Amino acid sequence: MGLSLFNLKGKVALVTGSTHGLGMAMTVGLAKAGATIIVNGNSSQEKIDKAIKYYESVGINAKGYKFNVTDEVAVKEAIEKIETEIGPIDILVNNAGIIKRTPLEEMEVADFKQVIDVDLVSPFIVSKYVVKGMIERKEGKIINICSMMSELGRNSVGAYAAAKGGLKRLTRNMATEWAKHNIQINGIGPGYFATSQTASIRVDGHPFNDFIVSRTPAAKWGDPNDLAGAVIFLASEASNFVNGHILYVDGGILATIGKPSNEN
Ligand code: GCO
Repeated sequence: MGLSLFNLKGKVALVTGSTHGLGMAMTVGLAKAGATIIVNGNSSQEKIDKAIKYYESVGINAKGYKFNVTDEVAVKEAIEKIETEIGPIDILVNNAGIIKRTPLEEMEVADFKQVIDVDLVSPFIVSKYVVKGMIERKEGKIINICSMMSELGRNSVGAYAAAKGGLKRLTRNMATEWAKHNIQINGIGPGYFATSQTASIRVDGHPFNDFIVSRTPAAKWGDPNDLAGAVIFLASEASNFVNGHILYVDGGILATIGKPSNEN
């Protein structure tokens, strides 16, 4: 009991898109709680190797697998390979995602579809191939990385919001279908975090930078390490009766309408 509820020793965790950003921070958290780590990325083998080196530098022995999460055949092969070479996947974090910031009326249909494909269809594809083993073993944890945009809208992120809203609903449907197999499927909804994805809107003097700080009750951008507790909780025994929940880690954004900057 107590802290041992959060112990992930002996568990194998696959985090998609874990070569950088929030995926990397959550992966470090899972490793520190004892999990064996599988890193995934698709841009280049070099980027995966660089990530593995980073993990090594913080004392984590991770294995990297390059595959495209939107390609069903590649996913199927990669999951088989991982489970043969490393062992059954106990924890899946569907984290890989992209964003394209374009006003909807100007957005190319192909770009809209690509965002839906990576951010919504791929969690379905990867889960489909990982859950089979979980159902057989009658145990597993799936964590879908949602967003503030699972709940809110914002200019220029329509495709991303459509995908992340869909991912919230997909999470609940996965729970509806798979909870009976003792699999817990939940989501994490990060607020605004300092990562490469937000780099272009986080620069000094960008109106969005001030806006986020004033819109967030905690009055700051999140530190990616702040996600470790949430992911460890949802990956561990501590959450064994938590299902279909989205845990927002947002410094309070969803709790408030915010305030004009001149209000006391
Ligand atoms: C944006 C941001 C967001 C964040 C995050 C919020 O342009 O509004 O990039 O989409 O990345 O997902 O939770």
